[in-house]
Amino acid sequence: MAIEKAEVFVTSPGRNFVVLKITTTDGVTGLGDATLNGRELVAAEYLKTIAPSLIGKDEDNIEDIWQYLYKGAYWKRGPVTMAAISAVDVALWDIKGKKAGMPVYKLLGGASRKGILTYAHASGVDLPSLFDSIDMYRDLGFKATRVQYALPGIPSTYGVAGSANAQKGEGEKGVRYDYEPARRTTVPVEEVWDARTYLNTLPGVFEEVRNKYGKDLILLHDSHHRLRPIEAARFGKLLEPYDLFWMEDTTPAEENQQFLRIVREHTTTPIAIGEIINSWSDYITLIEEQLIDYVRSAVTHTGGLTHMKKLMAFAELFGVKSGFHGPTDVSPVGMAANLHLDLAIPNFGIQEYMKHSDETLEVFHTSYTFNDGYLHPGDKPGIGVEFDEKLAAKYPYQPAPLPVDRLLDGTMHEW
Ligand code: GCO
Ligand code: MG
Repeated sequence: MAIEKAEVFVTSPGRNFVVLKITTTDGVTGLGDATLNGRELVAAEYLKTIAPSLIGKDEDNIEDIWQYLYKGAYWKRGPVTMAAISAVDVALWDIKGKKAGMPVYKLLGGASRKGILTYAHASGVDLPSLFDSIDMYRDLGFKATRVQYALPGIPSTYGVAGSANAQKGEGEKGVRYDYEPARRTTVPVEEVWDARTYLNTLPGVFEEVRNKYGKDLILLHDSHHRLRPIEAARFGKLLEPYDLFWMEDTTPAEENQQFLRIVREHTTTPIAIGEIINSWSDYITLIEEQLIDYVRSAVTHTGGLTHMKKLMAFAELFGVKSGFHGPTDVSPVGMAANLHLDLAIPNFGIQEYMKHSDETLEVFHTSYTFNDGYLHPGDKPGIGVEFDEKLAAKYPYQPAPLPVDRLLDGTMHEW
């Protein structure tokens, strides 16, 4: 049998998604995700460019097709290429699972655990609203939550629902998807960042959270690439008494991985990084030198299951675990792919989970489940997600760029 069709869809049920659907000559279909937040049309065009070369290839030869797309591109790596390769790869695993009558995690080696420990996104503009947010997720069963807090005097802070500009919403079964950084404008919104205010505020917030909730609640935090290496080192030291599961993206290590040596030398707060890194080559120094504890990549942005399985096997040798990126800008297809890999790999750490909106979940029918803090990909053959093309067509693409960031004096900074 062979690949007969490779169709690309861009749809915007609540937010933009790029979907690839591959159909074989015997009518089996598979889905992949190439959503690149704020750059969706570029990823879709890439897929349209490579689609003709897929036609006629044997859908069973996933590794060869992966190598064909990776080595054959000549222009290796980068987020657009790796997201497009991921969409093809996941669609082929979906097809293989359907043909074998097995969920993809069984093809990846089978379940290594009963469920996938998951963290939610709590945030607050002040302590009462932060505690409400944490309480809500604990009531829903979450055992782990990241904590983001509005900076005093700064109009809008990354990751904080209810701070200026953040979109809000109410998800299915009460799980709120209340922070969405991409805004439906044509020009990016500008935000402000101040490291001094941040370093003066966050440690006190974690102290309050630990005092209120005790030692059991698993806490995480995302600095979103904003600290200089020495600031990140200090931040990690300041957080040590509050026993974080990780601090994420403290410093832009995709710019210079030596930054993390400085952070590592000074603190035992665990380090997670990688949501904007997209190949195992980009992880060599980080993993070999044990500069990180958790790989933050998503299957969607990192070349698919074929590539991520190898990356995680490499990480396993160095005691590095997974903490895959799972925001709402990874589609339900990409989220399901994360979950199949989470369940199968030995060095699973934790999985981020921001539930998609009702609108999104009417277009993508998922079979993964959330129960008492743990996700499971489900046992349907393949990836376990269906895509309603007719309904998707009712939600045309809408530009929605990510914000940009400036320091108080107007200097451009990492967002
Ligand atoms: C996270 C991420 C997101 C990103 C978003 C960008 O940890 O979930 O940092 O919030 O900002 O995925 O597209
Ligand atoms: Mg992040």
